[in-house]
Amino acid sequence: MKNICVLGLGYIGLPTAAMFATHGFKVLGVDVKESVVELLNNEDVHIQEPGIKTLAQTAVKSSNLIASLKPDYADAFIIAVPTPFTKDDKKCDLSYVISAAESIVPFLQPGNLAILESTVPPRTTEDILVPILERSGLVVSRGEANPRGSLYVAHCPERVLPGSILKELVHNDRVIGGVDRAAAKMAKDLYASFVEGGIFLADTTTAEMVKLMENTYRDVNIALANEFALVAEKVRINIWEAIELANRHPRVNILKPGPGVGGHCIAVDPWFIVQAAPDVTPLIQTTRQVNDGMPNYVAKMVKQAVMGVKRPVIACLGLTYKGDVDDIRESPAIKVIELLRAEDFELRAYDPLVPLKTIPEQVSTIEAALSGSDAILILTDHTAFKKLCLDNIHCPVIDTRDVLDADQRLTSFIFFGGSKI
Ligand code: SAJ
Repeated sequence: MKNICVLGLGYIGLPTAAMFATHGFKVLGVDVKESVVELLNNEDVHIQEPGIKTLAQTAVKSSNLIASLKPDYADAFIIAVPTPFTKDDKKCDLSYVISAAESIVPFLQPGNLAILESTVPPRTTEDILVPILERSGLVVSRGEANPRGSLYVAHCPERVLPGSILKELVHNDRVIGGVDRAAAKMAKDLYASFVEGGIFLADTTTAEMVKLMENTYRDVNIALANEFALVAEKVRINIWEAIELANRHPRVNILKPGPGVGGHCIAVDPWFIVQAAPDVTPLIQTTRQVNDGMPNYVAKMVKQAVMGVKRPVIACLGLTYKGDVDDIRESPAIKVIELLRAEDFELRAYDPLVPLKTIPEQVSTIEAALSGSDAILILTDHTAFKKLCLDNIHCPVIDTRDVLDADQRLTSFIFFGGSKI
């Protein structure tokens, strides 16, 4: 395999394309957005992620990575497009996967490998992707069950953590589900060009479920931590201290409570399991409710903290869905701010990683946010906020992310979890 066509140049497709291109492959990166294509061909990138700009520049400079609006013939095709969910009925929107798959049909040739990296509900590869690709006239290889097959199809879900994508792309283990063993092995050989973690083979539906199970596992465990935080308020303890102490147990690792679960993965993927089996997933559905309820809880805390103050000024620190990324998709911080917007408050939002005017309440410096505030609300655990000095702050501080260190916790007035000192 020499030529790879990567469909989708987002947080997964772009790093993957650049990685292959810097490991000896000729890569055509395809995106429907003209600005993304133009930027990349000019050696620039549209996403913020440590190391991605340098890697993409190296790839483009070497001429091994070219961006385009249209796919072309290749040995392998990798589909890495978004799979959002429909807000009303919480079902996976496969339209980007379908149109990416349809776009490569005219270019498929015998011996080609097509890999789906996007996170999808179980059975999508078999029931949706394979029939589209077979419109090319080629038959998908199914080992001995179908010796005429000459198109190889696999699902290799991405598992990288935003903020550490390039590192995890190389070092994480990968799970590859093949429609048959030959497809899985071909995909393994391809990824082995840069993956240093283990590569494990399975069938496509198992690989789809593995990816969803990973993110659902995290969602459920965050919900448990969030529920503990709600209980902490009732029994008046400091939730952060209690979790630290519980985690001294050798087999306990409680995650961090917070203002909710954001991002385009963990807040979304559990619904893909629910979609496949709604009758037997009460735990997953409740988990989603618990985590989605957290912004409301935080907004309620803020209202309590400034009760009696006329048109209080609230400093809201952090807008992204988690620390040290620039991504505001499904961000609980934004949801909290939307809830507070309905009140008679003056909101001053500050996030060093989010361009100004993304939301109307943004100010350009932390000083502008903090000055004269009646409450400080920490919504994202950016490293920059860890240095926050509260010495001259005399208003309630609601630290929803445990950003403040233990000493400062003693001087901050309201703990997330509700207990007061
Ligand atoms: N969060 C908490 N408490 C915690 C941990 C996280 O409230 O203890 C919140 C975060 O603040 C954020 C959300 O959960 O709002 C999700 O953040 P995350 O860091 O847990 O995960 P993502 O969405 O950035 O990336 C996840 C990863 N999955 C797992 O760790 C199982 C990543 O490996 C996946 O590749 C990625 O989803 C994806 O693309 O699916």
